[in-house]
Formats: sequence, C-alpha cells, structure tokens
Amino acid sequence: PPKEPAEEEAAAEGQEGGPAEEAAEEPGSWEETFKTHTDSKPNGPTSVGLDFSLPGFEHVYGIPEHADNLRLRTTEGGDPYRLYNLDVFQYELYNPMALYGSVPLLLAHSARSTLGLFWLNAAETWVDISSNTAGKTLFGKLLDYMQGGGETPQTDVRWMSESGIIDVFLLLGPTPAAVAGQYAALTGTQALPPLFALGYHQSRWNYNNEEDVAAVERGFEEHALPCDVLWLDIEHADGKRYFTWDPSKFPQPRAMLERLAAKKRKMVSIVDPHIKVDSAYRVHSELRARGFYVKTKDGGDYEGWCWPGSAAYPDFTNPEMRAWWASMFAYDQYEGSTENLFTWNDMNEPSVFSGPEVTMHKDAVHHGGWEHRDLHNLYGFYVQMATAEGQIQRSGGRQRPFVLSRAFFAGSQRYGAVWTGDNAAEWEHLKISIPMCLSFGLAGLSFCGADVGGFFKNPEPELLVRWYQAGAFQPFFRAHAHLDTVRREPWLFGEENAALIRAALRQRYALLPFWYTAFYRCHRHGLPVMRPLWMEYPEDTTTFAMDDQYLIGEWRPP
Ligand code: MIG
Repeated sequence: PPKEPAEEEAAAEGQEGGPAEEAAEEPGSWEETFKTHTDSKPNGPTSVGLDFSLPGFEHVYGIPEHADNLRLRTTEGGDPYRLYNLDVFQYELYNPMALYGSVPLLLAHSARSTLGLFWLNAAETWVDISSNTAGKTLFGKLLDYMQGGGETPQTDVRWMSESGIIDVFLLLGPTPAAVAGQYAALTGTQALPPLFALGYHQSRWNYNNEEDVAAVERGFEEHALPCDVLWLDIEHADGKRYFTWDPSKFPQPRAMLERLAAKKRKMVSIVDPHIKVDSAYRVHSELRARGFYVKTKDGGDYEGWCWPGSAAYPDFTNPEMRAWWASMFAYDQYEGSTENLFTWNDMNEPSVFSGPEVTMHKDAVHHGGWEHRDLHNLYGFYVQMATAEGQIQRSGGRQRPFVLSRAFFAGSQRYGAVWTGDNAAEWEHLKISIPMCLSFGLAGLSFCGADVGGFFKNPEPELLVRWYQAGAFQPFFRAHAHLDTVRREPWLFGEENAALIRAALRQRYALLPFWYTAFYRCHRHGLPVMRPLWMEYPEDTTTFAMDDQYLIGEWRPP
C-alpha cells in the first residue's frame, strides 16, 4: 500500500541514518531505467527478505517454474532462482531463470523428515540456496553432537521479494505426504478434471479452417488413433479478437463443434488476456466503458503491443471485472460456442511485447491502487480463475470446467491445467519435461504436461514417437507445434511410426480409469498424481536426485 507521507519524507531525506541515505542515493532507487523502459517507483525502493537455516537437510525441491533438475542446486556464485512470470523466448535448460509461472513453495527432504517453506508473496522473488556446514546454527551443531560428532549437512535458503509483506508458512511434515496435505490445506487441491481432459489432445498453431479441422479429425478416425480434443490457436479468431471467429476460416463454428460433438469430441479455443484496442470490438468497448482495464501510473488505460497490435489488459485482480469476464463465456455472449468448447489462456504472465522483459510495467496500477509490482505473479492465476468460473456458470454449475493456463501461482491447481510453455523438438527438452512436471506436482499443480513433439523445430520421427510414449504417462497429454513447423499429425511418419504412436495412445486410454482415479485421490487429499520416488520411499537416499523415474497413482496413506 502507498506509504505514509511522513515515512516518505524520512526516506527521501535519509533521516533514518546512514544506510537509508545511501539507499536513497543509489542510482535506480527512485527511478530506474531498463533498456528503453522507465520504472517510476513512486513508493521508492522496497524489498523484504528472510533467511532460513535448515539443519539436517541437504536436498531441496520445488519453487517452479524453472527448466532445471528436480533437486535444486545451490546458487552460490551464480544467480538465485527467480520467480517472475515471463514470456521467455526459447528458454535455456538447467537454468534458474524465471519462466511463465511461479509457486513460492520450497520443500526440504532428508531420510528423517520433510518440511515445506511457503513464502506467500506475488512480487518478483529471488531464492538463494546455499549449503552450509561451516557456519552452522546452534541447532545444527546440536544435531552434529546428537548424531555422534559426524557432520550433518545444512541448507540455507534466502527469500527476497521486491515488495509486500513477510507472510511465510512453515509446513512441518514430517512425511512428504504430510507436507503435501499441509500445503493443500492452505492453497486447495487439484480440481478434478472432466474425464475427456485426461485423454489425448491434438493441437498446433494453427488448424487453419473448418476443412482442416475436419480432415485432422478424419485422420484420427481412419488411422484408429484415439483423440478426444482438437485445439484452435490464435489464428482462429477474427484479427486476434478473442471470443470471435475469423469469418472466412471459421464461418460456421457451431456446426463444426456439433460435428465434433456427434463423435463425443471436444474443442479448445484460445482466449488470451490482451484485448485489441478497437472501438468496433465489443469486448474492448465494454471493458473500457466499465473502467475494467489496468491503468498506467497516470490513470489512463495501460496499453501495450501484442498479437492484435495495440492491446489493453483487463484487470483480473478486480472481482467485478472477473465477474464480467466470466459472463462472456455464456453461450449467447461467446457466439458460436457450445458445451463442448473449452478454453486455453495463453500470454497471461502477462505478455506485453513492448514492455520491460516482455511484460507489464511494474508501475502500472490495479484495482485498489496496488502497483503491478506488488501482484505481478498473480495476474495469470486470476485469468484462469475467471475463465474457469465462466465455464461453470455457462452450464448452470452442472459441468466441470477445463482451462489450460501458461502462467500460474500458488493455488492455480484449483482452476485447471498448466503446461511448460514453448519447449523445443530436442531430446534434452523431452528429458527435462519429467523433472519440470514433477516439480509442478510438488507445488500442488498436478495437471501438467509439456508440448508433445516439442513446440519449436521439427522432431525427427524417433523423437516424436518417444515423446508420445513419454507423454502418455504424464498427466496432461497434448501434442502441439509452432506455426512455422512442418505438419506432424501421427500418420505423416509412415505406418511403422504411426503404429508405435497408436500403441502409446492406446496405453493411455487403457489406463484412463486409473488416471481418473488418481486425479480423484489427488483432488481429495492433495498428494501429487505424478510423484518422485522419494515421496514414496522417503528413507531411500538413492532416490533423492532422480529425474528420470517417477510413480503415478495409488498412494498408501502414511
Ligand atoms: O507468442 O498462440 O506458448 O503454445 O502456440 C506466441 C501462439 C504465443 C505461445 C504459446 C504457444 C502458442 C503461441 N503462443
């Protein structure tokens, strides 16, 4: 919240003594420039932080999203792990840099016990991890003594956030399952997906028109490949005006959806949160008239450049705006939509092509006067929340929603699925999909997957086949590909490869009741659907750094 005027003066004049004065004079404290961007920092320099010492713990996990091993590394001498939802172009692997989503939950595990640290702060956050045996706390030294003089390991964790308050929850376990339950009690459990959503999803950027959709569906039928859902990316909308259809490519969306429904198939269309600034576009004119857009520091509607050209950003932190957004999914509001149409929320970090680090300026202003800085990592969470609410409402509360989101925060599991964003058709990306999804699961996000086949580049046939075989055993199972890639529907790689992919898809469908039950249990108890081995065998130290094996399903209660 804004500072008291007295505090502001004190800080500005450095009346609090030496350090405050230095801080105030440090370049960038009050106004910072980054490339061509300026952050006005009207509240001056702020930050909160806290150090934790974890005597007896050597292995820490969690704080997704990072493209890294499941077991976190120490960050000494390098950058800390960063939590700041960003639209990253071609992300690098084994790297602590921020990606699309953030969950500030860290788990520590040893053969004796497991605990969690939940740092509830949605501002830009950094986490430093160091292994500390020399400068131990008294408790650490006592542990050494109790264990007969041997050196017990200790991990130190430093949390730092740019703004907000210190609000931290210590989850004392002592078992992995107990920590998962404690975290679920705070943030909720995974929403139970509708059964179809656990089947196979076929996506690409883009299926070009209604004929293309029909031909792809026919391909699945003719090759006896099970598939429940076809996806439409941004090109389906009229000039990237979401909630509309391109009139020449998709002139009869309702008839198309009914044809799919006749085979019990579903469709997902993308609805992004950047809204084209165009007074002839009803979504825009209503949002503007109701004052529902995020504002600049000077009070005007915040505008940035994105897919539609000039775009504004609905303020999803405003409950009235979310109610309005939800109402847009009513069948008479979203024209051409039907019961079997579901939603994909992309670009909700939010992505702003013209903004600093491709996101929103931190001094933009939200409902209640909060700066974007204070709640950045929550924006995407609220987009998915409002969209899921819209789907529930349109069915009169009778049907479960399905919404895929790229950005997320603690608690996003209550609103649907997440995926690992723009990976690449490379073996290393297939490999890292496992620890990335395991890490999501530890942070409560059980319904997660990676683009099967890899988003960027063209997979060689063996990589595609292997990716289907792996993806069939990950919770969210969707093939997806970039606009510029070669078409890769499973039958395009010869009969032998199609047969291998068919076998993988059938394995998935043979186990569908098993997946559904696993999700039901997760929904009830909060234990991840896809789990690292150490959760099941907490005393088996050989499992603590495993990235390439995991368990699905039955959980024996502790
Ligand atoms: O700037 O909608 O991660 O899955 O196909 C790219 C187009 C925007 C990024 C998503 C990707 C999607 C693409 N989107």
